[in-house]
Amino acid sequence: MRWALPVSLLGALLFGACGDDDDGAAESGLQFADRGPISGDAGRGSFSFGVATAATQIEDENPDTDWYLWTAPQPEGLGNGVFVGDASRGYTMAIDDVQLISDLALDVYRFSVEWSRIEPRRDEVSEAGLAHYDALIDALLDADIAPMITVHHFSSPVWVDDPRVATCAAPSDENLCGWAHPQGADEIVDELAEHARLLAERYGDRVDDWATVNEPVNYLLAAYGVGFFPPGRTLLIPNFPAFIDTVRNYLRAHVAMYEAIMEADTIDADGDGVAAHVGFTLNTIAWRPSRDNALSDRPEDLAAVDRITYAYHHLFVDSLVHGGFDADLDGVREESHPDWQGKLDWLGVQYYSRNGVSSEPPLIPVLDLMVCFGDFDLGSCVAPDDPTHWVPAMRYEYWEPGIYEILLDFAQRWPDLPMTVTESGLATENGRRRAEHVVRSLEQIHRAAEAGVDVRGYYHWSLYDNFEWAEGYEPRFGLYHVDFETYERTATEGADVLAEIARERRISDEQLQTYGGLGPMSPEEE
Ligand code: IFM
Repeated sequence: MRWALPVSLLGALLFGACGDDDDGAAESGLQFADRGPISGDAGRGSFSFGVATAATQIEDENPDTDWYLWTAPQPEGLGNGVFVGDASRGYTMAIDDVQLISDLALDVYRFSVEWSRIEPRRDEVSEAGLAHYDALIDALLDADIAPMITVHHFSSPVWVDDPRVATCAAPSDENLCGWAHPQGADEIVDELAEHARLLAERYGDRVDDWATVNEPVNYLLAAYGVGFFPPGRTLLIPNFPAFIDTVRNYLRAHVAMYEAIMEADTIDADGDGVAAHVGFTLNTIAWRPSRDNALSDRPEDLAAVDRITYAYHHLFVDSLVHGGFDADLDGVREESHPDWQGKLDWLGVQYYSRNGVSSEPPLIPVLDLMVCFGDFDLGSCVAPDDPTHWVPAMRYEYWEPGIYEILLDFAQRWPDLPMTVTESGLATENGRRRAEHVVRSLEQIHRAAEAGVDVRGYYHWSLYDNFEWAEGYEPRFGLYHVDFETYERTATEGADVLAEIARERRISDEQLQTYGGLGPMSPEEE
């Protein structure tokens, strides 16, 4: 690692394990740096604490999203999964909820703007929708919380790809036929870029941090690969080339949004000298070779890990760093896209689990492997019977060192790319377990920073319990518990501990002893 020694020293200075306070008395615990810009040299060595949500998962009163139609009971909707309904009432309670973030002493709030609220019908812009997010942004700034906007987080207006239409022949204003349709996708790329431009024009005087898309691989797999998310397309196995088209089209959309935001957001809201920092957020997993629900050392399983790491972690970012696309996933970018190159100021890293991979039985085309994904597990999960780290509501394993390992891998592969952990969370009903998750994740991120990785923040997922997509309301990710009868929000032990850490910019020795380390976590039920 060419940067390892000097940057390690810088990291140790900014993220020391101990130091002296103003009186010269020795301080203990793990120190975090002050907040700063998410990209650019000025932000190097800074660290921001934040929290993240997404519009569909928290907002009430929105029948115009594909998710509402997808989950609403028949005959009005399609009746898939649990009805999103009023989610956590995060639309009508948005301004009051800012106090919750303020009570956590956080620097940043990452939220998404619901596209269908701004453009419920194609080219029909809702002033009421725009004004809602104006008010939210103003309230955040009044509380000294920097807003970060995610433009596209798993949900679209129905007119982008109507889930009621199984085969969409030709795009129209009512139905653009989705990301796999050759002409429709071109129009969606343009529409999404126009939407991003509108947001940047409207909010750019107060917002500098932009994430174009959230977890592209997960989104496309769920919505276009296996059909768990609207519009419910299942291309992965029968038509892999068409699935890869959706990946290429989504990359094009990122680039078009990047350019639109850069052009439209010309005001430096926070005085760091940069008007817009544009990135996207990537889902990551600590992949492990695994067979018969145990770790495996077979070479063919190790090779399967390499293949999935490339497709899942590296493909999307490599395409933007190098300006090319590897459509057949053979490691060679046979398509040249020079206009994509460098269209990434920062990378959001999102980590939740360690998952198993084996070469058999091969299920996923081209990659030729099997992964452990909850109900799709055919014996390749790593530790399903280990209750100390198993997350029952999500059917995966939380493994603390994973985030450290991934940050180091990315820093070596993309040494000039600043990173922020834009999501980290645990589905648990146990507040102590959440506090353990917070402290242990931060310990690993701190370790990476000390090793010289340019990692600039930690945003917990999520502010309060919300709608977990196809999993409904059972998994609870909230720092605040939500009573779904009254919508009352109540701080968990996780919220208390994160607030103390963010306020002090330090994990104390006592917190390390109580919550930290690598051992068994508190049982899910106490
Ligand atoms: O709830 C999701 C979020 O929308 C995207 N990242 C993972 C979270 C937890 O599963």
